[in-house]
Amino acid sequence: MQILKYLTVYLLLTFFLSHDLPAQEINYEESKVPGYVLPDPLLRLNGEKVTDADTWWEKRRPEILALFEENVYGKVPGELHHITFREISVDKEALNGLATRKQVSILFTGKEDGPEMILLIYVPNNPPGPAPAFLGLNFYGNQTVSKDSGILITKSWVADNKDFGITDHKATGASRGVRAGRWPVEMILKHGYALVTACYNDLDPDYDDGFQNGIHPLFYNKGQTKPAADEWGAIGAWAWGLSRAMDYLETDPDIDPEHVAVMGHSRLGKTALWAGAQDQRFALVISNESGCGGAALSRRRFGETVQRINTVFPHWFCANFKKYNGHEDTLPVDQHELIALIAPRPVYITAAAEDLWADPKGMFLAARYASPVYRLLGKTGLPDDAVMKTGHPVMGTIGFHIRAGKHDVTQYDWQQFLIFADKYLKD
Ligand code: GTR
Repeated sequence: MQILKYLTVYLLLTFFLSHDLPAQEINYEESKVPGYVLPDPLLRLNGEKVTDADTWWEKRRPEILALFEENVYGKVPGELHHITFREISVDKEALNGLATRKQVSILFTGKEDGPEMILLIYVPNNPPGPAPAFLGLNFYGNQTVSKDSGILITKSWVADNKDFGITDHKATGASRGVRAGRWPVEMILKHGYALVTACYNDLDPDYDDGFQNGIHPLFYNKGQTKPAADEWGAIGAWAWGLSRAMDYLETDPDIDPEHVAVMGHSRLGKTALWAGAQDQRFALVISNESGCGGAALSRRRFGETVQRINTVFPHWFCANFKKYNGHEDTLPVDQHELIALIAPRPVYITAAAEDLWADPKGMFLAARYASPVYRLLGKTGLPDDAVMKTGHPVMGTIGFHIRAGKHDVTQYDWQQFLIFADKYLKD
């Protein structure tokens, strides 16, 4: 008996010691979601209720935005004054004449040998004229979105991936088109939309190096070696890059800059929301399975938690966000307010039935609790009678779907994005 007791203690100890986060249990049971009270997006910090649009725009919205900057994603510490755009190539007969393919470098210091982000742009040849566009970052380089051999292979650091032939963090021709399933380029073009993409690692390679590479050091003051606790992490830098892509798109006569949708999947879905919240030039926002730190309510602690995300990805958020590890109830914001910052612009949020890690219900509820702000601004938000049902998209000004299957971007997802975009981006 005694032996059994010791053995149990020993086994429990070795289990906990071999796991990074012994104290953090991941919950997948609705009945174990703790009780919580969400901050009211229409209640000012001084306790006053917001009842008109002007007060929202002038007082409450700036307040929420500042809270997200200070506590979650971090502030952008300044501006770069020498950014230039350089056209690298144009092919008017790309994809068998379906599109014009352009590649444009955004030179962050204005120097050819300095840090850059390379945009891959497909514009439909038909109909002619400035096209509405989808803009989204990709994980492994522009060459992964299509087999089109004219696409430059990224020179940026990329995560190793045996299936994509990537070793030593260098992409090669073997990765051409490996993510074509996530980027149905021809379908998008045939619907009359341009597609613009860039590799997120051009902005900040996605690993924790204490912010020594990527764009962060370009903003350091003399003697500064890392962002301050309330300054941006990687998500902030990726979102900033989306805004710089938008700066370029405003100069491109083939693009209609008033009708650009920013989209992203997973960590890049978090990024798309944050970009859309800060930069009102994005006419529509799509967050695909963004989960914790994206569209999911942090206070539910269902699936991935604040503590877990800050531990496994310590470089994604600002250092201040770590204060809320295990203390979600003290967060001055929750993620429904991130969605509310996008109001009255349309936003589409997705989940997948097998992707419990990203808390589908937490995302649906965030969409619901953002809706009072949409209504204040004369829009529907998520329709009142909306229910979360697999395979039944809802498309108010806030749209939502949960589809069958796993964490991914599928043809089904894009079909819904196009229907949603047709509804709101095509006047
Ligand atoms: C996971 C992470 C999620 C999500 C995902 C992704 O490991 O826990 O928050 O961002 O990565 O980006 O693929």
